[in-house]
Amino acid sequence: MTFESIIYEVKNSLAYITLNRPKALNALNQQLLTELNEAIEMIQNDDTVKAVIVTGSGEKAFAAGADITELKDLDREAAAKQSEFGNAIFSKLGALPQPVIAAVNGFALGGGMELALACDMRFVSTNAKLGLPEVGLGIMPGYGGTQRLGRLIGWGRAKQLVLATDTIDAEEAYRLGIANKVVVQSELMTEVEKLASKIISKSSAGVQMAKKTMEIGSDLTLEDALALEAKNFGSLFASPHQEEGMAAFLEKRPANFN
Ligand code: CO8
Repeated sequence: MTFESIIYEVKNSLAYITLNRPKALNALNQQLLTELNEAIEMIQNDDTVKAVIVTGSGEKAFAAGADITELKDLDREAAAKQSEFGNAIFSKLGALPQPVIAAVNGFALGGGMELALACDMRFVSTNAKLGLPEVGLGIMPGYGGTQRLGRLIGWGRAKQLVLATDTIDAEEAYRLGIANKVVVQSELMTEVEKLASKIISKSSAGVQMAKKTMEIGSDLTLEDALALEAKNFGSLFASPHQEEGMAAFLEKRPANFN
């Protein structure tokens, strides 16, 4: 598959999706979103991929938002459809069984921040700026920003970012719990790869079930979520990974889940 607006690579069990429109600060246009969707579907069908890294090409931006040149003439119906289209892709990314890490290497604004929010974890470079400027453009966030941010950091702070369109730096993103870690840009990919490698050295069955349980459970009542946890916990037992993980502990050796 040849892509033009993203770069897709698989190396050492890691899939890399690099948004690749650096001249437009990796703004998310229709072609880029379509290619992103195709890459996600390739990952869904590739069980050699153990974790996914999403980043932007160039040193300036992760993504500076949806492509405003494409948005400006949409009518109401087309805009709602576009929001549904993007939301479906971002949700599919977040729902991948593998962990998905955003390496936020610069501006993550509007749809760019919303894409980072759809990932499981975010490492952010010191030069990054994050924000949801949409209400300043006479619209509102439409790729998940009105929903995922409040669930992540609480509604008061999310409302401030959305309604006042505060742009925040990496340290503030860390303080608010949006960024898992702040790293200088030259070290960003190495640090993200270290995290991914650590995760993929664990039991993939455990990692994927824990991710799925957190993902689904966060939208349930606590009671239903705990019932789901018990069911999914049970499903990991009497399995090769559980047997190896526990045997390795008792035999005082590292587990080998391959
Ligand atoms: N869309 C299209 N082009 C863009 C975008 C964008 N979002 N962002 C940057 N570009 C382009 C610029 O137009 C410019 O192109 P050119 O060189 O041809 O003039 C090039 O990228 C470089 O940008 P700048 O010259 O502006 O670079 P600066 O360093 O001066 O500024 C900024 C960097 C501050 C990031 C600035 O580019 C900016 O403010 N960009 C727009 C940020 C923004 O408002 N993003 C939100 C967009 S709306 C959105 O994301 C909605 C998501 C929900 C959609 C729901 C479905 C309908």
